[in-house]
Amino acid sequence: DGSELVDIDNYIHANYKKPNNDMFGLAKGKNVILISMESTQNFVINEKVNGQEITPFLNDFIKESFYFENFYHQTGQGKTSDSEFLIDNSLYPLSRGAVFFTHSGNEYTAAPDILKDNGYFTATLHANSKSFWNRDIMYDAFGYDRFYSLTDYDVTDENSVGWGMKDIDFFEQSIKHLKEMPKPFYTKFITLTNHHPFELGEEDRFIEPYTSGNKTVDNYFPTVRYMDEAIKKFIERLKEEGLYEDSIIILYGDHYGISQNHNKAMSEFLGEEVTPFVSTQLQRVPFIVHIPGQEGKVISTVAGQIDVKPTLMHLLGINTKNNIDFGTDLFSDDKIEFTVLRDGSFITKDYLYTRETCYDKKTGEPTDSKACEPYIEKATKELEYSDKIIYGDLLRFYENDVLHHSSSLEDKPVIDAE
Ligand code: GP9
Ligand code: MN
Repeated sequence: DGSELVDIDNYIHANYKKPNNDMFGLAKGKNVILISMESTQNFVINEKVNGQEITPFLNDFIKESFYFENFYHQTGQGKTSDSEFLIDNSLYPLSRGAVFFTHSGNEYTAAPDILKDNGYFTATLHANSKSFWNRDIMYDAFGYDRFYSLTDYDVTDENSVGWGMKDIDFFEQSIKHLKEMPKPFYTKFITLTNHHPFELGEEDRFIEPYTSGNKTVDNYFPTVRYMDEAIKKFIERLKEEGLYEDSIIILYGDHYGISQNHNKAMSEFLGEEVTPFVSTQLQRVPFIVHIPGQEGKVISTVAGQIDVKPTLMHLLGINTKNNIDFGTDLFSDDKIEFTVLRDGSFITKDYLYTRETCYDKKTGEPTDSKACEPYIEKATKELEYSDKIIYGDLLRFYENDVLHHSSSLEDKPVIDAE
């Protein structure tokens, strides 16, 4: 039976934060365009290399968007697929392996499933073979209507580099797919060019590499810059096709691009030693929400990929009160600043905890562990509860209620968790 779900259900509902009235339904009925920015870390935003902007387009775009500057990726070994898992489910991925491979047979109450019930057509677009990361199987479990994969694109030697199709060509060829989709749609575009080892032809270099002598770090910047250009062109095309004004556009970095193996070159670029504190802060990725007609705003709230689903649902005017979401709506006035990374590190408004050390965010120096103690148990509990759901396939006891009888559950009694 589903008795194991009771404690978890109570915990989740005790942590539920009601939406901000001004934001709830602000993007109701709009198309949703999610863009997964491969390996894009937040430190490139508003930053230069060799005197040139790394992300000139994004730097402009955030001026007319909600830009979250303290947003962390929470992925593990499943990399891109883990980020997709977090964003569509508001559940944590696993500490080992990729949940896309290990638990694709589970029941989920994923965003596509919920949005389909609300009249949306749902699709993922990614010019790679459909079975990579077991996506074809997992997307079915999430309820996607359509996966535009390798065979839906004209991929040639000329329009490929590194891992496959170049982002500019990918977006250009995706326009025709978007045009043929029923509206409103929920779509996820997964970019690829800014993938390790960051290969790029001369003709696609808008800026020169960095000069640390570390190939990975040096070549990262031109491929980030290329992706920035690809997104710029895509947005222009959306405007030309009349899709821009009817769409909410959400950009997020999927996970880090520069691993800790490159701390030396990174410290040269950053001008500071990459301590465990700095390394954890480097796990911030851009999170940008563009809603037509809204002015830009920089938001400093501590947040993570786990928060995307409830945030998006509320913007679309969809109630999440009965969902098993581990994240919270980032626009909620009651949102608690607390984000747990998959390795158990966590970040609060004032403190950062990693490798059993509590850091003061203002100084970046270790501080009295008492400051972090109140959160240690909560961090463990979050990850454990989420793991339990996945290992026990517990949403199979829940799915039908959330998806088809949510109105009758409106007044479901909620038992206090603590
Ligand atoms: C592959 C792409 C990259 O399809 O999503 O995957 P990653 O190695 O970043 O997980
Ligand atoms: Mn990736």
